[in-house]
Amino acid sequence: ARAAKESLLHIKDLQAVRAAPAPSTPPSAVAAKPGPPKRTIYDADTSENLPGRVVRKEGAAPIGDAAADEAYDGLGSTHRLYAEIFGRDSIDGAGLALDATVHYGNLYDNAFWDGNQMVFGDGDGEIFQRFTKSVSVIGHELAHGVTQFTAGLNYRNQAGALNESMSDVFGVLVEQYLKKETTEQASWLIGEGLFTDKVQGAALRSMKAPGTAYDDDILGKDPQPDSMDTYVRTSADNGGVHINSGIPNRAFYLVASELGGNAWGAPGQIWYGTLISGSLPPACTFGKFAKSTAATAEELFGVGSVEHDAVLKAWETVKVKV
Ligand code: ASN
Ligand code: ZN
Repeated sequence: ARAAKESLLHIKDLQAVRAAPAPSTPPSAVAAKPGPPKRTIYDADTSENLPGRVVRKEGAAPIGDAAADEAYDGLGSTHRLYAEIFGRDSIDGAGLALDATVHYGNLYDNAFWDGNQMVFGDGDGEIFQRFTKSVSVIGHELAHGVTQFTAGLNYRNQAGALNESMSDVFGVLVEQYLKKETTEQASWLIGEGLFTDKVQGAALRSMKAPGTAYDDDILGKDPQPDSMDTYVRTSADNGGVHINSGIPNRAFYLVASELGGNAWGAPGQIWYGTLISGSLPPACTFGKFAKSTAATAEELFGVGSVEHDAVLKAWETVKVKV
C-alpha cells in the first residue's frame, strides 16, 4: 500500500535522466512525412534490468502476453496521433525507434520514461493492475520523450508541473483519438481502469475535475488543485509536479470544452504548437506558458478568434494571469 501511494506521487527520482540535453531536430527531419513506427517490446521478467529480452518487434503478430501486446498497440496509437494529427515522426520528429519494457520489477507500481525508453510495471494487484491497461498512461510516458526533445521543460516546480501536464494532455489525446471521442464523450481521466476494484477511485488524475479522481482509505484523496487558489507548495515530488499539473490540465480541458468537438483539433494544435514553438524556457512558469498558448492561438486562429478567446478564458478560470 505504501509503495502504491508513493507511485501516485511518483517519488522515484527520474530528474537526472529527464534533464538529459535535448538534441535539436533538423528542420528537414520535421518537415518530412512521418514514416511508420519502429517498435520493440522487451520483457524484464520482473527484474529491474533494462531493456530486457526482445519479445515483439515491429510487424510481428501478437504474442499473447497482455502487457506486451498492450504496450505494442499503445505505442502504435501514440505514434499515429503524432503522425496523423501533428505531422510529427515519433518522439524526436525524425523517426526515433520506440522501445518499451514490460513486466519491469516485482509487482512494480508505476510506469515511466527513463530518458530513452518506456517502462511499465505489473502493479501490485492489490491497488494497481498492470500499467499498460491504460492507453492514456502509455501516451503520457511517450509524451515525456517528446517534451525532452522539444521544450526540454525542467522536471521541477512549475516547469515540472507543465512537463507533467503536457504528458497528461497528449496521453488523453491518444486515447480520445483512438476511441474517436469528442470532448463531451471523453472521460478526461488519466489511468482509467488501473486501480483494482478494492480502490475507491476511477483513475490517477482527472483533467476535467482535478482533485476528484480518487478518495480512498489507503490512498487518501486526490491532492490536485484546480486553480491557483489551491496551488500546493511542497518540496516532495520535485515540487509537486504530479499535483500542480491539475491547474494547466484543467486549462486544456476548459479550452476543449469551450470549443467542443475533437480536442485533438484546435486545442491540441494550440498546445502542440506551443510545445514546439521554442518560446518555452526550461524553467517555464504557468504564467509564461499561458502567454505562449495565447500567442500560439493568436498566430493560428487570429486575435479575437473563438480559439484565442477560449484560451484566455480558460487561464482566467484557473487563475493564471496571461
Ligand atoms: N509515471 C510517472 C510519470 O511519468 C513516473 C515518475 O514520475 N516517476 O510521471
Ligand atoms: Zn509523467
